[in-house]
Amino acid sequence: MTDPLVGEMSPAEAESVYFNEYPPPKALPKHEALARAFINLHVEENRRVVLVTSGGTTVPLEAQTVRFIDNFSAGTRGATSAELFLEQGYAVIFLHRQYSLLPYSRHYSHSTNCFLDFMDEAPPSSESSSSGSDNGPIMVRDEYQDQMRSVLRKYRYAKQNNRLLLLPFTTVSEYMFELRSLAQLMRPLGANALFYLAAAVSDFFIPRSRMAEHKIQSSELPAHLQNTNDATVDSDEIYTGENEEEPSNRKKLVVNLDPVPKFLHRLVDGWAPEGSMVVSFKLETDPSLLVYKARTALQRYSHHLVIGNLLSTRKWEVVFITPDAPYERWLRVPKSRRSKSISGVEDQVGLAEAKKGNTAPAEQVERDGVLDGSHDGIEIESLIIPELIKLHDKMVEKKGQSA
Ligand code: PAZ
Repeated sequence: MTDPLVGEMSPAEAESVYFNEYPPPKALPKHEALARAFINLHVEENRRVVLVTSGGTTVPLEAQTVRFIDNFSAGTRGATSAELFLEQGYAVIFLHRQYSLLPYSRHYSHSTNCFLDFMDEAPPSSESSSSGSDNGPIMVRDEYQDQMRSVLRKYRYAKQNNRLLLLPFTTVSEYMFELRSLAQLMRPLGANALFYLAAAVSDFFIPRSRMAEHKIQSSELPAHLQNTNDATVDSDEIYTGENEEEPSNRKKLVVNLDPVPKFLHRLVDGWAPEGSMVVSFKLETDPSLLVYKARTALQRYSHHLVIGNLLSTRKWEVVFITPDAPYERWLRVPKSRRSKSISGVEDQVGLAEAKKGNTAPAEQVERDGVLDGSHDGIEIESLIIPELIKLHDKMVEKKGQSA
């Protein structure tokens, strides 16, 4: 499909049209300064750096945004993967949707895993009692001590050794600006740079030129108050329901979205360091489309790996689509090892889909084998990251030989 915003332009021209439409995010200069210092430190120490993108972007409906279109992603994939990269010695730039899950704190911030449930009040000490206070110290409950200590130590290590940089975004245009800047700043890393693009980035947006400035009104205003900026609600969309009692001046909202230009091409061919590895994710809901779409993306953008996943089964199976053999490889958490913490709505969707048979073909598992995890309740990222690092190792090695 031809992109109405960019028509038949080259990817470089499309880039300049898109980025000229929007002012850069206010936080960009600050984020760039933090990223520059972080990257320089790790270039000096010859450490690999991975840019992990995580969470969903929003698409604002108004410039002074009251309403926006959002995305389901909680940031689990990104936050979990970031922890595993850190464990493998990578430094991590974590470009994430503001308030989505973060590495380490994710273990205690989900609504089903509220940190308060891990705490208790210890009895007051003899000193505090003798001073008349009945306040004892707040403690982690005995049964959670080991798990929390382990998470805390890893978190402290990452922080104290400057291994983790957290940078938030909210809208799709903020994400694009941040991604472009970070990729360009990462150039001195060369083959030591890895891009792990797990964020769920909107495919559609409202161009700035067509966006209402103020809150979109749901009913007709008197003529003298009508907003000339109200570009998205047409006057012929006045609501007239069958129901006589329905107020006749209510409007339908017809939202007209343009496709977001595909910048993966520019990332691979222009922004990212020479020799770096680029991994993108492809999410689908229809199992029959997943492999086709993932392969098409790999061919179109000529990067190194597309990781395909289905909404309903993403917590326990993914497919690696590569330009070289084996071309298609499924990684699965065996049924008996699936995490019990997979909960709530996602779990219900997953179960329903699995019952309908909407998972990847079973014969695929026989053919490719199932990668084994360590113990009960393993997260699929603990299968993804080691496999990915093997591929990155190969690329770095190859680059070293050709240098
Ligand atoms: O954040 P989460 O763990 O709930 O979901 C992860 C995911 C499905 C967003 C990610 O694995 C993914 O597929 N990201 C790319 C989505 C896309 O096709 O744009």
